[in-house]
Order: sequence, then structure tokens, then C-alpha cells
Amino acid sequence: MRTLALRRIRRQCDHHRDLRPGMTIATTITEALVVVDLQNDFCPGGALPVRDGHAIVPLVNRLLEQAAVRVLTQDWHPVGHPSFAASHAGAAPGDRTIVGGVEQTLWPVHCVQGTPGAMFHPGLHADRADVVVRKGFRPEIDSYSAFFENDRTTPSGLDGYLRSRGVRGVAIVGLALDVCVAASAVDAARLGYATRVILAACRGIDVHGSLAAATGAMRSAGVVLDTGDEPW
Ligand code: VGL
Ligand code: ZN
Repeated sequence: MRTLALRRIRRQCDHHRDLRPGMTIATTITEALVVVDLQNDFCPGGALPVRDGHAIVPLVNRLLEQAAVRVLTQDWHPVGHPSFAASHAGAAPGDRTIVGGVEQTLWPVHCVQGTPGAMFHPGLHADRADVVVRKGFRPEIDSYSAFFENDRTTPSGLDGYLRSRGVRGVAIVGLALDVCVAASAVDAARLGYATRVILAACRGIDVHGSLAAATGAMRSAGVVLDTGDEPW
């Protein structure tokens, strides 16, 4: 088995002083793999199942072996979280309302702290993670992105972690492509990381055109939508 603890990737950049305009030089950056919310509740049989969510587990495990820096996120809601439809009188999953000053979709009760649904999929090699970032734990606001609460300003701490480890690029995989993966990718790109989403290792929910909207938002933010399953 190959040991790739410090594997780096090559990317093009064009800011080298000795280069004439139009020339490029390959540079090497450290890329982190961010595995978003690969938890039981987002897999078939869970409370908020993403179709075929479990099917990405083998590929995600392979990517984890190859990654230089390994991050898992874990949706981690307190009982009665305001992102749950059940927390709002008369509301149903799919309705939209204001939570923490931000309009969002209401969901079934899911990923409650400490419950089986909040655990990582049993096939995921979660022990390989360098760090686990929990999100959605604040009682007054939801968090889709691995980097910020849904107010887009309160940080999770992941940016600081990645910067202090010298990470310049982020590859994002997981669930759900059109919710937490997309929000994480857009924020990563805005924070200045060379950002790609490895589509073969994601699955989406796709309600009311959310997949098309998320794809557009990621492209506009400069996220690379990577259709290869063997990125390195
Ligand atoms: C997610 C809905 C609610 C996700 C989390 O991980 O994509 N979606 N909470
Ligand atoms: Zn959630």
C-alpha cells in the first residue's frame, strides 16, 4: 500500500515574475479533502435520506487514503433545533421560514446530537480523519457550510485550521451536493482556496431545482466541478 501522508497536487498559476504574459508555470499546493456530512440520517433508511447517499462511501474511503489533510464535517443539531419543521407550529418539511435572521428550508428532525442518525456511515473510515468539524450545533441558527454559519459570517474555525496547516486547495465530497457540499464549496472558493467538488463522490437531494441552482452558484464562485473519480 502506498503511503501518501504529504501528497501534494500540481496546479497552474500565472503570477510568476519571470513569465511572459500568457505563459503559465505549474506550482504545488497542499490540498485538503473535506468530507461533508456522510452520516446515517443522510443515507437510505435515515431521517433525511439522499438517494444513493451510501454509494459514495467506497470512493470517499479511497480519496481519504490519498489526501494530505483529512477533514470530516458532522451535522450536529441540538434537540428542537429551529431547522426542524417540527420546531415550528403548523410547519411541514420543505416549507421555508426565517431561522436566525436567514430564510431557509425546514427539514425533518435529523442528525440530533448523539443519536444513531448523527453517526458517520458505518462504512466510512472516519478514524482516518485529522479533524472533525461539527456544525449546526448553535440553538439559534443553522449551518450548511463547513466554514460559516448560515449568517455567512460566524466562522466554524475550519478556515483557521486549514491555513495553519498550509492548505491552499480544497477538494469537497459528501452529502448533500446541493445543500451542504455546495455551501462549503462556495465559501471555500470565496476564502481563496483552489476549490473543486469531486462529483462522483457526492449525491444530491434536488428539490425545486436546487441542484441546478447550486451548480450555478458553485460555477460563479469559481469552483471546479470535477467529473473524474481518480483526481490524482
Ligand atoms: C444538510 C439539510 C439539512 C446537508 C444538513 O448536509 O446537506 N441538508 N442539514
Ligand atoms: Zn442539518
